[in-house]
Amino acid sequence: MRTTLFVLAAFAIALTISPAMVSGHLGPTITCYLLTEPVTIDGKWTSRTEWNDTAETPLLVADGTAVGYFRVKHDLTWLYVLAESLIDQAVGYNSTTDNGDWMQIFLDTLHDDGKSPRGNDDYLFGALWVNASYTEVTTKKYYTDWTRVSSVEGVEAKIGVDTGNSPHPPHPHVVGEMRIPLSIVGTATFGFFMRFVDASEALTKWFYWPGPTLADQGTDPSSWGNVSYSTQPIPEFPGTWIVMTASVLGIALIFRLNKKRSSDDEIAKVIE
Ligand SMILES: [Ca+2]
Ligand SMILES: [Ca+2]
Repeated sequence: MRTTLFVLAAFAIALTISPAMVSGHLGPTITCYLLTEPVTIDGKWTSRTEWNDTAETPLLVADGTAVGYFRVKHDLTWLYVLAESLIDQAVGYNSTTDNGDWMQIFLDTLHDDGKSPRGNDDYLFGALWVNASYTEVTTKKYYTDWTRVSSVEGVEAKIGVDTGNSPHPPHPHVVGEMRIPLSIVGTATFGFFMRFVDASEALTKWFYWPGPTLADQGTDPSSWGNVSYSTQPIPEFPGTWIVMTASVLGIALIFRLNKKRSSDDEIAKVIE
């Protein structure tokens, strides 16, 4: 009886806390939940709640000195990505080098991994801040190198500065937002790699997820991470703990009643 109850308790707790567990590329797996807050692609938290319906994942930095985050979600039609750099406080563009604040999203849409991107299903979407009213958006596919191709219809991106709605100070700081159509994604879990970079200054600040593990990570899908698509909104964190606590208390009560019944039975036997 006790073994059965323990198994039931473990199963109830596991149901409340485990996201989809899927293996794939070398990097970790994050979950892309169904949104409850709409997104405006404007390079900032448009409201204080715009990205609250997501889990936040740290972006990693080569020299370990910078702090950044990214978030993903979807609305059944579009994949949305937000990236934030907390040490980059101004957007910039160097016309001599054609470089500035930029974001790149790499997708392995068939999740077939490989040591080199494949022309049929692997994509590189880029966004480059040129001026306050223009972020250049590009689509690339891989042949012998990443090569610019016709835009995938509907892809939008904007690099900008958040001036106060992001939960992360300091303000302002640089933010990138992008949307990509889910129609190009062929699997419930797809390969994902991103970079968010300020290359307009002497001190370049590169953020990655996952990694950085390799100098040529952008051309090695096996080093990318995984995004697992969920048809549900993100579980409310307090709600999750309420369910977990209720499960544990419920099981404890059953134990207690069961124990009391046993001792009542024993007393009844002694009286008999
Ligand atoms: Ca926005
Ligand atoms: Ca692929």
